[in-house]
Amino acid sequence: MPVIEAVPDGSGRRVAVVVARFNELITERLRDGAVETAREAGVLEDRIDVVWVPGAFELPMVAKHLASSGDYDAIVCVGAVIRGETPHFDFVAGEAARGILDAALTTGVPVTFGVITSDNVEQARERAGGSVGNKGREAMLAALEVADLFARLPAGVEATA
Ligand code: INI
Repeated sequence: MPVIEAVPDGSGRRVAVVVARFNELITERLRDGAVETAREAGVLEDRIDVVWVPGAFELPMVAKHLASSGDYDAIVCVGAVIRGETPHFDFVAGEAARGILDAALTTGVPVTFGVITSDNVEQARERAGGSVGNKGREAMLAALEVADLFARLPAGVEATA
């Protein structure tokens, strides 16, 4: 029985980290987690691009633009949507999630979700390098693993539009 399992190998790969500026004290930690993880996985320094956007709502449109360029093997989106700060939490968080998946499905490039959705700032800090890990790191590991998986699998038609 063939079992195909990939590893988060960054050698020879180019990645982008798209970072939402909203809640910047949190999101810069997510960026750091993503960038450090890319370095550890073997991505060369000049092949890690960091792109800032205003808020989580803008992550999908910029991620899709980058993915469509054909220049990147993997894209990581990081942001922090905090329920206490906005009555439209569900719209921002939900559309960010839906749009990020859409960017991946329509381009065939792994685009992963490093967006914290939390009830308060304390919970967000815990997920940005605190006691519950770093969502930026997790999202980079996932992106690199799927990039490696696509390289191992038979050629497919990942993009749907
Ligand atoms: N953007 C975030 O990334 N996090 C938030 O918690 C947030 N809140 O609270 O509203 C937020 N809003 C801005 C939004 O992402 C867009 O930038 C804005 O609506 C313009 O499109």
